[in-house]
Amino acid sequence: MALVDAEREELLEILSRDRLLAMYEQMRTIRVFEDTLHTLFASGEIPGFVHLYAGEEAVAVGVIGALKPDDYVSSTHRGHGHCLAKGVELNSMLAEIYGRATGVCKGKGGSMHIADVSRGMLGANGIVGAGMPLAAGAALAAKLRRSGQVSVCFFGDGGSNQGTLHEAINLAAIWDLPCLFVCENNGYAEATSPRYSTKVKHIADRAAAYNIPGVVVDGQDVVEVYLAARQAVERARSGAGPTLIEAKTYRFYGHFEGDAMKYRTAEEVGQFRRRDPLKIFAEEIAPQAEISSQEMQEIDAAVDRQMQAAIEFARSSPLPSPEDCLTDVYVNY
Ligand SMILES: Cc1ncc(C[n+]2csc(CCOP(=O)(O)OP(=O)(O)O)c2C)c(N)n1
Repeated sequence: MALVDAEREELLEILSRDRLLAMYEQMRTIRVFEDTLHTLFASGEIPGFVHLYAGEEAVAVGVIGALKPDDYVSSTHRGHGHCLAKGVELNSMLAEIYGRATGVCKGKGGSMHIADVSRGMLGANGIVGAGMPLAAGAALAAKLRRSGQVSVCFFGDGGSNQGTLHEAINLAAIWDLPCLFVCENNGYAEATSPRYSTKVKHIADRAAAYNIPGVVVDGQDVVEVYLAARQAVERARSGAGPTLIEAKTYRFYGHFEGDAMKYRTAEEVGQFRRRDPLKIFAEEIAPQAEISSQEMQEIDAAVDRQMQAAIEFARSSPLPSPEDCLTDVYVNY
């Protein structure tokens, strides 16, 4: 890890203890959210399809930690972590996944379609490759408005082979849009390894084709992700254009809940569980910032309490009424 060798003072100059603790809290919230959904889905309580993000927390938290609240994010089918890191409220997110009227999209979107434009979350997205043009469009609008906002899209190694990425990244490059393209390479697109689907060694190598920076980071280390994102955000805000960041990461659960996972071994999952972003924070980052295990345990307990309250909120919330089925379906321009 790049920062192991750095002096504690240097780390704290860039990220205060409070910022680091907030990052830990966000990663822990995402983990507890995903682990809880894993259990609730198995018990039959959650409708629809669920794709869990556990294991990839440092990417969402590191990248979104480098943004301002009014910057934009577009997400994927594996979007819970991005939404939570962007500030979508916990209770209304869980209620959305339960399909309840109190959900952030009134229960009509579910896990794969959580959007909260008031917080710059342009939406999770069930269509692989659909989020990149959305982010490029938001970046173009920000540039034309001269608002200083930056836009980020997250996508997987599978999504990086969609034509939409290449169209979006090409336009963002020629127009110097304030955009970050963040590939979360978690080793598989459903069951397919990029070794089979992608000729380049690193997906970030493709940046060369657009004459923009391409950066590979350890996606399990929240500080390393944050530092790369911070640099890319500064470049974007200065008008110098987009960056392609590839975060090497791993998902702890299957592609979707219920996946038999025949394409990978328990040893492989175990090996990556040892590179858990929360463990790396506790063992490597916290000591450098003199964050104690007691401080982290207090955060853990608070997150557990918030999660229990969110479950109670979602369970006790009403379903949308039948009359609501046809509201919010069409938009007039
Ligand atoms: C346009 C489109 N093609 C195929 C699918 C089916 N599908 C859903 S997720 C997925 C794999 C995506 O892999 P990746 O982009 O690497 O993201 P990850 O699941 O690894 O986070 C596929 C093929 C889809 N939803 N949309």
